[in-house]
Amino acid sequence: SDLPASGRAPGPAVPLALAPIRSVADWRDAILAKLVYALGRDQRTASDRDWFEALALALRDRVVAHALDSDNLTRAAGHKRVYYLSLEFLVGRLLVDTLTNLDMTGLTRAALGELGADFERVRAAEPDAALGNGGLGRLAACFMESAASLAIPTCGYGIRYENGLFRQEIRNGVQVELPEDWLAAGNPWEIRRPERDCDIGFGGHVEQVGDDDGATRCVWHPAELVRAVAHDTPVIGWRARHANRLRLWSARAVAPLRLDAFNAGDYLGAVADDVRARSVSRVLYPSDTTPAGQELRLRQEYFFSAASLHDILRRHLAEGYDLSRLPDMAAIQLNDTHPAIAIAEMMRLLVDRHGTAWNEAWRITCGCFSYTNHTLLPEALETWPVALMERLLPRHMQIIYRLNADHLEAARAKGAASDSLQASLSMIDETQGRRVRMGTLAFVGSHRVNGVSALHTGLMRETVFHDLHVLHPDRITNVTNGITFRRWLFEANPRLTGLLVDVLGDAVLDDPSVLAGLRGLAGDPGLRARLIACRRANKVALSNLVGEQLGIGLDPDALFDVHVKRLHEYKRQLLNILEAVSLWQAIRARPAAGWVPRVKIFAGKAAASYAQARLIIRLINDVASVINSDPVTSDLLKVVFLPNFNVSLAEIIIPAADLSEQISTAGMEASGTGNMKFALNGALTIGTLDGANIEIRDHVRADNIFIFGLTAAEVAVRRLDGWHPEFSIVASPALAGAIEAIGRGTFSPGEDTRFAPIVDELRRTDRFLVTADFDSYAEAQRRVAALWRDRDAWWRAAVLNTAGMGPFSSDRAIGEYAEKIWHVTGLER
Ligand code: AZC
Repeated sequence: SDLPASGRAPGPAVPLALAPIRSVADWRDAILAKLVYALGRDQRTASDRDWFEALALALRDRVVAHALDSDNLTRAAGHKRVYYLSLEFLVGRLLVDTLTNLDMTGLTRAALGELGADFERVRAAEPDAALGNGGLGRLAACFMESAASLAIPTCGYGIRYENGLFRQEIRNGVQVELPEDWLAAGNPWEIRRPERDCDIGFGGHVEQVGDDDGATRCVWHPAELVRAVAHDTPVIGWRARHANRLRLWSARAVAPLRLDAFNAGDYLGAVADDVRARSVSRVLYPSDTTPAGQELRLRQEYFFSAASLHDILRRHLAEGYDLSRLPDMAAIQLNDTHPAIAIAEMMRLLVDRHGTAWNEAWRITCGCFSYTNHTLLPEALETWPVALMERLLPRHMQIIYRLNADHLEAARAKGAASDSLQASLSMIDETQGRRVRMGTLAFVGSHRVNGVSALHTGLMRETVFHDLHVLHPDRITNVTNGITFRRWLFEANPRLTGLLVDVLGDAVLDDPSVLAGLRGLAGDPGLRARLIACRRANKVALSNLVGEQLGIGLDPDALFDVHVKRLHEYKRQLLNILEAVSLWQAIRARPAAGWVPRVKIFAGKAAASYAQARLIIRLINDVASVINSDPVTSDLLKVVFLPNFNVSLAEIIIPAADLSEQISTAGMEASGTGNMKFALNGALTIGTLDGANIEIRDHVRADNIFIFGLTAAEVAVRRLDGWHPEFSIVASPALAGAIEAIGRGTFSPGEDTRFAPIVDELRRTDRFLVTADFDSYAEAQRRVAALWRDRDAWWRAAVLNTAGMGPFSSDRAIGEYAEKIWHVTGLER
């Protein structure tokens, strides 16, 4: 990026003297050179991992050349940049992504072949970068790829977690969390940028040094400094049009070793500061069930937000611009509230460090920032205890008080003067101890706030942000999520992609709207036969994986019914497994009734501290072991739980799915993006009218999706009108039978109370309305089976799903952000 420290503009860019790759031999030699000269390995003994590393290094040279070039152009054009601040980037593997976008896959297969290495094994040697939980993190990764593909100069900022999200194993049905060690063998994609390191303060005290238009100028003297260490990963766009970078910070002590202590024999004490500092970039979402865990999370959030803002301001000033022009040059997107503290940090930097007047600093701040909300779940809306903030970030707390006073005063002037309105609008929640509402800070400090699907954005206006919305009626806007088709179609499903190119032409690779052309072919028997062959091959591949990992044999001609995502009660994996139990009971009662053979596939991680979600994992696994060993049903029903769901596993599962489970309690899933990945690959959705399911239905048309259950509005009514789950259970013998079997210990022989917390929740409160939706869900599953029997109708619907998914490309989503929120365009060449 970035200018020399002198701030001088560089002369004309030096031509990047990389030999062009003209042949397989050129590329083979480039890879071999990395193996030998960068890694010091011998070709004859090199492992798959060695070849992966050599190949990645050779590719990185190419990508870095693009990134420098893109940067030079951006700077020379005085073009605005986007900064995407996110606690999560669920990148997955980068090898095939990079090869695809550089159009070097074929060449690489051939070159590796000449070197005696196997492409598929080399590709599998890359660890997944598991720097995220689920939807929010994968969205950030899709957005980085789309921004590069649209040539929008963008830098992603996040944390380089040494151990990422935990690795999940299932032992005796129970989730076990182990540290992820994706960096253990090094990371060939990243480039260390020591000249960008900076020190981030915590704690200490604030000294008042001056006064400026009512805002007190201060100097913060932190008690502790943690060094933010910069690592860049280049991100190349489709057809190598442009490259951006992802800058991830890791933490270490400013003085990593206390030599005096070491020499005195205190080896642990000598490195204690460093261990403490490094804990900041150790793991994603440390448990916040203890005060120490809570503090660590706030430290993580401030650490990466502050390092990123420091970097943004440094670049802006080094390029010779005045701070007043920051909103013209920098759009800063907050991916959820995790980086919301950046708003207070920006004010601190402008006012305390650069002497900007308070109101002008506020104009600059609001002009730069915008905020995406990803959930309305109350427990996920972040608040921090005031006492913790005062201790860890004393100057920021002062700034927040001042911002809050201004904000409440402005609200009063607009008529929002009542105590209850002022309390609801305040950045400080006084109802459960005093806590800072990060969502309110993010809302007030942003010029745009967006939801991630039409329904979710509407609910934001009506519920959590209602009062703020009345105050700022133009601020909330919708940008429905999207997914990058490069990864989720071209790379994950090359068979289908090849077919689409045959049928629709090359244009489908560049313009997702071309997919709509499939509609006219939905009844074409030739296309159908090829689609069926392609799905079957994908199902064989998944069956092989299940066979290897779990020793369970699957019939690739069965209906693959797939539910993969984070484990959460609102996502209702429990509804699905209850239906599986009831289906099993029905098959046992009438084995010869002409059942459609089904495989129920689950995968997903539960937060380590989320007991009920962990118990649901156990239930799924225990149900699986009983059902899978039942000789009566074994040709008709199988249940599979694949451990350690991550991006790479998703790339294998999704193209093999016939049915996509998107069955959240309506009103609770903000958007979903898995729903889009499945439908794009031609799976039919069974789902509630929630999140982006509604827009998917509109685009694939209601006949080609199985909608069931209460709507968001009906859910809201149910919660008020005194409905009790017993009403639903009594009315549904199938549901009652399934719950009873679980309660009786059918799936936990010798321990019939194992699932008591689940059974009790279902019978007593059922906060996620599993029982209320059960019959409607089971009925929708019968419609699924009926359609599956009608092969023509099923595959027609499958074609119409893929045909309708053009609008769900993340290129469309990023285009909307660029236009409506960031006010930026793609870079012209
Ligand atoms: C998820 C939402 O649950 C999901 O519906 C949405 O598609 C995704 O974000 C991307 O917008 N949220 C999260 O992953 N995490 C949090 C804290 O909301």
